[in-house]
Amino acid sequence: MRKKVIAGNWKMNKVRSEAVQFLEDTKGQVPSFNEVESVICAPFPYLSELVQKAEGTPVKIAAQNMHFEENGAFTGEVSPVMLKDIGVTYVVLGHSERREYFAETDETVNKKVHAAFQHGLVPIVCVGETLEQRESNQTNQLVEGQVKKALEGLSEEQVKQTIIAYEPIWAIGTGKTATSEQANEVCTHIRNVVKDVVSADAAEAVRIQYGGSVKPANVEELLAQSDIDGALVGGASLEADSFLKLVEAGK
Ligand code: G2H
Repeated sequence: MRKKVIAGNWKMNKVRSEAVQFLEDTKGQVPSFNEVESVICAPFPYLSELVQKAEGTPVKIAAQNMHFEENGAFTGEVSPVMLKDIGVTYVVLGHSERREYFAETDETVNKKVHAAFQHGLVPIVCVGETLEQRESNQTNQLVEGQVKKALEGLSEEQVKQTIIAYEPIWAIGTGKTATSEQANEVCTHIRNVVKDVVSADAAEAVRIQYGGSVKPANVEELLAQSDIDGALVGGASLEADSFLKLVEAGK
């Protein structure tokens, strides 16, 4: 039985006081880590403080991106060493917004996944198709390519620890959620790909989230699907009440 992972991806939202207040507002109400993994993916400037504030609570703190190198002349970048140093435990990699606006590629995502494991960070690897790709029946092929490249060179153990987030781009922030069946169909395909390229054990263990306009009203149905092991949630994770409903559904 795979434990569900509910991750709130705040993207480029909230000022410091709001970020801190969120943890205050959810304190004591998030289910235990044994029941569900609750993760907040916060902007870089607040990570250190949020890690400290979340200490002793079930909430884990994630970064939304990182560089693959440990250090060097990469102005404006943040390294895995820095994230580890401040106590961050998860990192979102290859989100479609990074692929679209910041030239993230399958190759850089793969380098970042390796760097995450090298430094003890759990990667949440995002994959997903555009509306055009879906309409021309390229979804499975496209997602398969992204998954294979992201996992290339990892050990079976590392693949088991990886979290894959299937986020159809046409459903992100648009209010258009994929139906639970559509979402599950692709998540099942992803699991089969992991089975083919890694092993049946890895496919059984790897957690696959769905992301794209997830909200309290649709989360239960999505999580009830056979191959959906959690959710990566943007807009609906910004309010404490809403986030609490989402993590409650993951129990
Ligand atoms: C997809 C998701 C979070 P939203 O990007 O990663 O955002 O829930 O707002 O569609």
